[in-house]
Amino acid sequence: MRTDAHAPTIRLADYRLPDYLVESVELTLRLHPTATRVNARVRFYRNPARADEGAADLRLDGRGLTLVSATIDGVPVPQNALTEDSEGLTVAAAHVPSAFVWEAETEISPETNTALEGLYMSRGMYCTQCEAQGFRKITFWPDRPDVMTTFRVRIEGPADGSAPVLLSNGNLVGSGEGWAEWQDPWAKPSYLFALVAGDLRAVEDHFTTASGRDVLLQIWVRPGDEPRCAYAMDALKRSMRWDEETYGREYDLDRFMIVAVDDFNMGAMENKGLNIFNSRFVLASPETATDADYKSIETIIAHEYFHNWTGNRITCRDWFQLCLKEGLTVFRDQQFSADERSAGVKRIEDVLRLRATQFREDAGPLAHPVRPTEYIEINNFYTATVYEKGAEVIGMLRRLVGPEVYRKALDLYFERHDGQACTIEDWLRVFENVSGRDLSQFARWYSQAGTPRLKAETDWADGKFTLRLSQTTPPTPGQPEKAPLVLPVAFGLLGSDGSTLEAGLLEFSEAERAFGWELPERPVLSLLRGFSAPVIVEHEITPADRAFLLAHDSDSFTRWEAGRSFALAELTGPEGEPDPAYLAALVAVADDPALDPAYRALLLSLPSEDEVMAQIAAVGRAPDPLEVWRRRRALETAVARALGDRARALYDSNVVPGPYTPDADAAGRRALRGRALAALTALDPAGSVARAQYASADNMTERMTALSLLVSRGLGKKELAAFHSEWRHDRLVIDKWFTVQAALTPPETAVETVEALSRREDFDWRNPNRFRSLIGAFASGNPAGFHRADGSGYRLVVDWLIRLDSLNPQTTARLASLLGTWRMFDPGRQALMKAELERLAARPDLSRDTGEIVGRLLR
Ligand code: 0A1
Ligand code: ZN
Repeated sequence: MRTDAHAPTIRLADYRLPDYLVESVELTLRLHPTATRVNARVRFYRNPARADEGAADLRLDGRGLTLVSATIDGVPVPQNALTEDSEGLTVAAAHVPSAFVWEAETEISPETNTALEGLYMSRGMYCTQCEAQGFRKITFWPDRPDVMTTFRVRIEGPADGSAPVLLSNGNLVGSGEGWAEWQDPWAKPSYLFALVAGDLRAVEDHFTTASGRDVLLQIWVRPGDEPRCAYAMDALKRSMRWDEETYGREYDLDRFMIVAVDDFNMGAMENKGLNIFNSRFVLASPETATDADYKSIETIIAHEYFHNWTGNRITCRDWFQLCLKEGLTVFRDQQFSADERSAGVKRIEDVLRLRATQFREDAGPLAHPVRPTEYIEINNFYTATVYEKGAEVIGMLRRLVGPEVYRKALDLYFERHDGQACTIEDWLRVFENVSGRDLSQFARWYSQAGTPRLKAETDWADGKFTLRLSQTTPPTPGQPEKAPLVLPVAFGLLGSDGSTLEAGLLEFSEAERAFGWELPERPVLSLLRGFSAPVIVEHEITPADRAFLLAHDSDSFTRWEAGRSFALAELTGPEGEPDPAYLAALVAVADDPALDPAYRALLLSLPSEDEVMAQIAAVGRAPDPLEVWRRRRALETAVARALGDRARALYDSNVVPGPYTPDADAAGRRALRGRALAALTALDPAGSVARAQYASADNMTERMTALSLLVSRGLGKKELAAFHSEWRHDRLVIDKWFTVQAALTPPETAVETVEALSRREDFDWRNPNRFRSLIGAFASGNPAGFHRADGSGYRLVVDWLIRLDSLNPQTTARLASLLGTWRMFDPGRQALMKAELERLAARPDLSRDTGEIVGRLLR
């Protein structure tokens, strides 16, 4: 197997302060599709913290650059003083003064930059992606986040006039025919640099900050897309207000810009004052976007905006500290969405996501701590563990110290560290100082990988209720031994009438410990309320207690969780008629008009196939994806039968009147109505209600709900054809057309369907959204099809990964990680998956990104 022999492992333990710092930089970019000239005039100075070590070589990162000229203080750097290699250049110490102006001219080719990192082109438009290490593909630079400086940028548009709009970070300080100059007054690391040039239109608005400053807001899109920006703009203004009210954080420039780009590896990027977004997380209209799309837009707009303080004003010292900005910013965007919508529903959605992505990561060969200690390619560490578990850790901290102390700690964090590049130690010190707590044990959450198991046993005797808790964390790669963690365990003890006998927060930090209460009756335990710690609970609960919690628990998370554990027991235990108590509880939920519709919809949904498979694997069995699919189908039918006429009544009574609005109430009713439609369709082989809904719907949410149900039942040929011809000019909508088929086509024909779709001309596989909409959706959303026992699903996906890797390593590596579950399956599937991974690993020119992932998967 070939892993990039030249790609060294980078270690946290090897961190050293930079040799040189930058006082300021002036960049001039003369744009040309294949020969863009970049001139960088950089004021360097020897880092005072290292000056006593004497002179040092000047090492600058650079990848794929053609160096045209280089001078120091106006004098060309002598040939023998400068050495270039594939990762950058070095100027020998003897030729480097302690303070100097470096000026270099480089040439790059944005049009042929298919990796979408650095300066690249997306359908005629120039744009950049510099996190984590894209700036070194633009010019030679100490490309690390602890080197921060102020940027002045001059952009000269391409000679043919095809890019009249020229944007960069900060404030516009001058412009004329074919050029523009921008100055960002805030010192920033290179990963926050951005440039956009193209034929673009702005949708504009204004925001008045708490202190009365006017901020110009612009969303830049392609001509024709202007009408689809209203929701993103609204979400932006709400985010700005929320950050002022909740964290006391005001925006700090005169303008805030967002640009929508069609070719983008990730969701969006928080470049200072110039956020660049994957267009799918900006553009929305009722006809083209679903409720889920609107929700993502709101969250991602908020996330990128919140980075302005948590990420940009205070950044990371090195990339090992990524969770410092990402965990905190995810936590903040989750708080925002919880405030804007229903907090209970939001928490369940966040836990579902955590389990589907992070628990899965933690259970396999890619498991790593929230703060990793080594990497080969940093782009591979933008993971669910860094983001989602990173956010959970902050949620636990907030629970432990309480909301007031949390707010004080954040105030101190902003005051103490504004303008700095920080570490997790800096972050925890702020909390220690404000709360007076010793957080050394809590800090293990940052260094120890794996999902802890929280085991609970209860006992009731002589009027005393005892809860015995114990915790273990299974071994993960490189970490065979684990130490106990601090677990905040929120709980309730319920009396037989549903009343609360006791409730509170246990701080459980030992390997095991017993807690006791004197009570008038045997209580029912509601454990881990609000999912107060990211753990797997092992607690034998009787069906009667489950049904009781599902009917009475006042905590919306544990109430929902009771239903979930019922469903998982049905789907993983011996097959037979479902427990009547479970079905009765679901009927009661369906009948309860006091429950929020969005919450009722969640209670009525079954666990995903992945969730069921993970549960089976957790007890040491190999899941059969086809069996899981079949049994889940059967349970759906049984639930539909139990609901009987109620499904129709729910369907009819939850029509949302008036024109489509994306607000949480309307979306919740549509979600509940969608559940009702699923039940109706489970009992209707012709799918007639779904067909009727598809035909009459005036919004994409109801259309996609209907189309998804039809496709999942092997129906919907006619609707798919009509959908395609109606939307063939709209890339984002056609992505949905690919996804629905890739993810939901029943197992017998899934591989053939995906294969046929991949041969279509409009399968523009170089576009990451389109690639993910077919290959990604199949590998991650259709387990029964992907894991077909003959291995054809694996082969298809790996064929495409091989093809994509030479163009776009980042997206390839991300998708390759979906094969990380291979050790969970039966020997036959394991052998097939492993053989495909080995085939990928053996490619002679495999990228560093994919090489690292595949290497870890096979290790
Ligand atoms: N910082 C961005 C995510 C992001 C990360 C890496 C990228 O390219 C490798 C692009 C975007 C965020 O958290 O939104
Ligand atoms: Zn982020």
